[in-house]
Amino acid sequence: MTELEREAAALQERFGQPRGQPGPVAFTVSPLGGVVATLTVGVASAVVALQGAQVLSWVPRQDQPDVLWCSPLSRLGLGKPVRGGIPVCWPWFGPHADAALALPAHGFVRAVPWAVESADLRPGTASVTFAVSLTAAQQAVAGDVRARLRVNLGSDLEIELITTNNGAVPVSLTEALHTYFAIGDIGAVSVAGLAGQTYLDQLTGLDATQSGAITFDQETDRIYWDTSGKILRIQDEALGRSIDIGASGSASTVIWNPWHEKAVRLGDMPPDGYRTMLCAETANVGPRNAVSIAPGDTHTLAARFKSAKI
Ligand code: TA6
Repeated sequence: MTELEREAAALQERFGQPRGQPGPVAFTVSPLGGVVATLTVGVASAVVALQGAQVLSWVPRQDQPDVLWCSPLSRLGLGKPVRGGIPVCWPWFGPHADAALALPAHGFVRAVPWAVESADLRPGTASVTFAVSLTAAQQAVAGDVRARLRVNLGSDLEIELITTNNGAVPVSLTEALHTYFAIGDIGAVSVAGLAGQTYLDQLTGLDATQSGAITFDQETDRIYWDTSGKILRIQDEALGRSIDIGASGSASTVIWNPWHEKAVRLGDMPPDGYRTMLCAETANVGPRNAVSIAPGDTHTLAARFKSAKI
């Protein structure tokens, strides 16, 4: 047995549902080169890598394509996040506020191993919870905080990013579930639900107001402020499906498509990969929507996805 196979077998023995044999919660070695948990409920399935507690796949019904986009150029175990699925940006979103620290974009935890904390089954739902702690050096930057990520698969998919402040002083953090959705074609998709919202255009540095649904004909990188309670709908005419995105504990929404030139620069995305993906991210982005957590308190950022034929 390889080291990864031993790790998967040990997790299957301890957390597999039912214990020790493939079932609604199974741990295996992914072809991408890392251990993953596969949740199966009826005709739905989801795959989550222990690396980054990154959801890599969600198929709500076997007659539907994967709702999540993953680059065919990505692999696990390379010390960087898979380009796709749902990377966990925590305990900050984007570049760190103090550039002098030369810290990685999108926080400390996207590409590190998370521990499996629990797995459980309820009628119609399979769940798995992962946890990650910071090193002392990382805590000196971000505070004495700990994150858990809970994946709940039922007829929908729900992701909860749970932060606990174990320190003696309040902490301020920013965060995102940086979800890459698979779409038929970027030229035949729209995102409704943010009309009238103010956003920061990251490409120009200017604020603007959204008029109607969002459509795409160039690189798009926008942070929509104060979006609590908004429900987004990705209308995918090419695939003939809609994806509804609900959230709680989230005050920001990020919409991103790299378009061709940036897709090439990224290096872990096919040059035409931008045509079949779209990021709609459930977030709390600073400074306007940063989250403050009192000592001993917990904050949960949650996203809930529902896919339907149109
Ligand atoms: O969420 C949008 C964004 O902040 C973009 O500016 C772009 O950098 C994207 O995230 C991807 O970041 P990554 O570090 O994964 O290449």
